[in-house]
Amino acid sequence: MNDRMCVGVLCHPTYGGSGVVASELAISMARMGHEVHLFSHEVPPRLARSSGPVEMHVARGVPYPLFTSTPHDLAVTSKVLEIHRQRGFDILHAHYALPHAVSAFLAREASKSYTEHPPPRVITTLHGTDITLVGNDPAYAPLTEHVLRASDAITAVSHDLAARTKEAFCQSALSCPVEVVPNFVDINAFSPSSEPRRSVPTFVHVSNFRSVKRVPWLVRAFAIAATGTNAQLVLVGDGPDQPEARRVANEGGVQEQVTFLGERDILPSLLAPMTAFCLTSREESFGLSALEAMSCGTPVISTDVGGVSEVVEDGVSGVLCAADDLEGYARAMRGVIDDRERAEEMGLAARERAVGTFAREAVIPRYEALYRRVLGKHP
Ligand code: GMT
Repeated sequence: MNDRMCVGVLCHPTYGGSGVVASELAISMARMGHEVHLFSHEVPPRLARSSGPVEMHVARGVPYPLFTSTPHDLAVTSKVLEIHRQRGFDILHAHYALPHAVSAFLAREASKSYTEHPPPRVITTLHGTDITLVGNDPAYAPLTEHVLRASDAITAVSHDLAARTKEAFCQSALSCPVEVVPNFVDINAFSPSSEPRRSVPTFVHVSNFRSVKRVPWLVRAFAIAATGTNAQLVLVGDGPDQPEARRVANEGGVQEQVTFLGERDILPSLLAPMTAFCLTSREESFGLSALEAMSCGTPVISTDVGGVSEVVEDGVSGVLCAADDLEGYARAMRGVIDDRERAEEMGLAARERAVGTFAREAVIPRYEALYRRVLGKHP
């Protein structure tokens, strides 16, 4: 076997989270000389911005009146099989268990009918709600469990998520080992600005405004913290809770201090001048957006849920608060408004943490070594 691997990456085309991790991994592996194909039903924005030599395959299902929704995952599976027959994948790497581990598993099974290439190995990377909210729902749990057991390797982005996966799906540790490979950040693209920070204390939040992110809760905390100050809150992204967040801003009388930017793709320049990044999720396996802020030298105020404490050290690179403590969260925000020097110190520590533990250069080789290991090659 030669050293160049042929890798197929399957992911959701999301602005954040798993779509970013999968795209950045694909770009890095391709730059290292591997043949990398990425499959999704749209081009993930992070890949669209890159000139890296990844072959993108957009596969969309065909709408048909009989279907209640268009089955993009069948089209993705079919495309993976088509390219496998031409190129021969060594590895299929599914990001987010559903539906991608199912697609990878199906493509691997189907490939056994053809003899041009041996069937690929399947690696599943778990990102969070694919276990905590979706994959463990009784509607999907038996299938999630099956594809996890059928994977040649499973990784999770934090120790917390690995533990929760074992709890939910693995009766014995041996039957289903879950390795932790943390998320990573491009510390050069996400770097502190040479410009001074905004003089007005400004908080920033970036998400898809799903209920798990609790953006209205954040606006409520901001309304308490910002009373009598000129502090600002900048909300980046869009999603189902956006109207409710606007309503809470009006109700709390802070509508002039809250800006809804919508979806943006210029995050480093947005994050670096901010006083603190806010995360208020009720579940968060890792918190990639928080890591990107830290890499820009911006400290994080977050609810202490899931794997966030594996990223943000409480009192050092940010502040962690109990998820049900609205007043406590507001106090943490007020602490930052009142003591900018302390916020600045936490920002320096945040950058140090990102560079020292989560730099892309340190994490990508762990995926490459895993690929080689499941192929029976030495790392
Ligand atoms: O699980 C989700 O809500 C979606 C997922 C994504 O695709 O954006 O986010 C998860 O994966 C990210 C990348 O690994 C993690 O940084 C997020 O913490 C995680 N979200 C949750 O656990 C809620």
